[in-house]
Amino acid sequence: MNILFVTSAASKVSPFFMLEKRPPLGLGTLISIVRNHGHKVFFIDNFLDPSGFIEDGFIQKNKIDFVAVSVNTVCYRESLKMLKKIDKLRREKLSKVKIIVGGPHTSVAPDSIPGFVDYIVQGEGEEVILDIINGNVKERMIKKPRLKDLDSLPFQPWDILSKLAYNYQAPFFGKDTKPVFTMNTSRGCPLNCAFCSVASIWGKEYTFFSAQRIISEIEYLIKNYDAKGVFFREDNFTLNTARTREFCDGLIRQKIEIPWMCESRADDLCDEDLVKLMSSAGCAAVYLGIESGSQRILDALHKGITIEQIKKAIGLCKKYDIKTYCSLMVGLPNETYEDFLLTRRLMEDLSPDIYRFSVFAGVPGSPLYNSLREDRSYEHIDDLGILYLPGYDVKARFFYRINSGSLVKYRFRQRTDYDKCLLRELRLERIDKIVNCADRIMPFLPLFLAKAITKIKLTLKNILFRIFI
Ligand code: B12
Repeated sequence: MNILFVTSAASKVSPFFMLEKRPPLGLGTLISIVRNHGHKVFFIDNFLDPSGFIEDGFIQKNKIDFVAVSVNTVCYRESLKMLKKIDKLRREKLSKVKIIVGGPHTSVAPDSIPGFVDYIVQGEGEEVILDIINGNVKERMIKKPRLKDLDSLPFQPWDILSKLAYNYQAPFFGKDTKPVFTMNTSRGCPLNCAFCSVASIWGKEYTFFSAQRIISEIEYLIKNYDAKGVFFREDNFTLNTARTREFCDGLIRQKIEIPWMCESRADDLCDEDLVKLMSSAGCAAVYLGIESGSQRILDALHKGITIEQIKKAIGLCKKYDIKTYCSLMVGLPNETYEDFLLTRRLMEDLSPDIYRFSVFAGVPGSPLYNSLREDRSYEHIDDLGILYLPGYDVKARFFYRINSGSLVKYRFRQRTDYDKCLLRELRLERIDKIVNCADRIMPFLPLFLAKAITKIKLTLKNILFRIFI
């Protein structure tokens, strides 16, 4: 059989960052499985590089039997256009191709998938893809139990992926350190962060590659593709600390010297021995989901970490020369200006190597999303079901301009009055400047007066923030 795997192009305007182009590793595993079973595979990554493959007659020319489309919510507008065009080919009797759809969007919004799609796969695709191709599946909507043994999965089809123009570099590794390969070694999350939709896509069960399985693929990448670094691009690489230790010990024992970085949490990195071991094993940087410097907000988000843990983790990383990237959120429900100031102050005090703010926009599936939708306490909901809270626009302009110097994340909203938005942004800056004037006289005041002024200052900012923004 001839199987075409495709991703969707990015939406032209989106509240999310769309410029990081990395290999789609979920689709990659499916490609390896299908190819290993003797089928001919084709792969077009429209997210990397939008193509006119349907208009160009790719499906007819290559006699494609199945087109397997990976969909996520944020790119779903483009997915829908693509699916409709494929179905048009069939209606015009130009092809009899069958359509299979999978990926995170099928779990959070299955009803949005058009009736002409032949198979909708929720969750993991490995167990089901061959059954569909071999004609052994009767249902249209399929969800299999979670895989128990991820080690049995084949390596990524690196021969295909390494030839495409993905970002094969990583922050902190330097421009000359390439290729840096991304890996995904775990699935699901048992934690309860209110803003995260991973549990609704994957469930709470946490499955993972063994340390040795990860090391084998790294060795393969070094040997065959001259890998110069590894970037574990997954929710939380260090969740299973026993595995992290085993992985580090394995790299050291097998004398594999390669820099790597991973996504992690502050609570995992409060163990000095572990941080030291990670550093000795080549960990060059960690990407930390800090979210906020306000304990009140962290608790409201059920993040399960404390400010003390954040301080300790970043301190240990510095001590053992592991670079830190802190990811932060603003624009959360019930957040005050003081919460933002606490976050900024924490970052200034700890000075991680990089910190970035994202303005909260709700993606379907998270507990926070569900409650905001239920209470109708959002300002706007777009055609993809993404929620925006009051003040989103002005915060997006303010924070993204400050942090990235560009407005790449600015969302599309027909109702937006840009002038008004700019005006509010200017007001935000002015409020900040005027109220901060008091800081200049602070050092000359007695402590009790300085404390009182600080309190008044924050209250004033909170009031102005709420009135104007
Ligand atoms: C690494 C990652 C990235 C990387 C790499 C993305 C890539 N090219 O794969 C980068 C940083 C580039 C990225 C970008 C984005 N990401 Co991202 N990303 C992730 C992360 C952390 C891991 C993805 C992964 O490798 N998973 C492991 C593999 C095995 O799973 P998988 O890809 O889902 O594939 C499995 C199944 O879904 C299924 N499947 C997938 N496709 C298909 C197709 C068919 C036909 C079938 C049968 C089955 C099937 O089978 C696969 C194997 O079991 C996930 C969170 C998560 N835990 O999943 C978020 C996540 C997928 N990303 C998300 C989002 C929103 C984005 C962006 C849209 C915006 C952004 N900047 O964050 C862009 C879009 C990029 C794109 N088109 O892929 C959301 C998607 C939410 C949703 N409802 O759709 C997630 C779930 C995070 C979240 N909770 O919000 N991301």
